[in-house]
Amino acid sequence: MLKEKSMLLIFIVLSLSCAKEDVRLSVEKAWSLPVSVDQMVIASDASTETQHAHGIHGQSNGVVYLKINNPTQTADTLLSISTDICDIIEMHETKITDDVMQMERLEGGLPIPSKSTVEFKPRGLHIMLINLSQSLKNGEAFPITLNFKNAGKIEVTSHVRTQ
Ligand SMILES: [Cu+2]
Repeated sequence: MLKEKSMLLIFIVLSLSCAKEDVRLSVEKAWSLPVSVDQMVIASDASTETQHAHGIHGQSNGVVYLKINNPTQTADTLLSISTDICDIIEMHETKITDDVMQMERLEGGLPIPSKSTVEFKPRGLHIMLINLSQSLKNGEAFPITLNFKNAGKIEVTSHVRTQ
């Protein structure tokens, strides 16, 4: 009887600790690419500051793609992103209008609904690195920090993949 009870207790503890792991917001598969200015068309409502940076330092920009999993019951918001390797970091969305690819800056944070996956990927949402202080070389990696309203700060490593 005692043995059965302790087995049951172990089972409960194990399942609780597993459940706890599963219901946390996570960021995965971060990777980066350098981009040149001719690959970028900025929407007319983008800030002057951004256009300025793109125009002058066209060869030193990059993008980060990643995946955000929110298996929790609570909606979250990605408020901001930071990194040491560039001057300006922004969330952009690519939109194709009349066969022209344009990028729009996202303002006011990105909603991450509960029980959802939000993916930053080519031709969609991306993180724009403007005016890089170092060039992005294949095989290298650097840290970026995502700041969520509920989940707080999550640091991930972005791997540069040019091939
Ligand atoms: Cu962009």
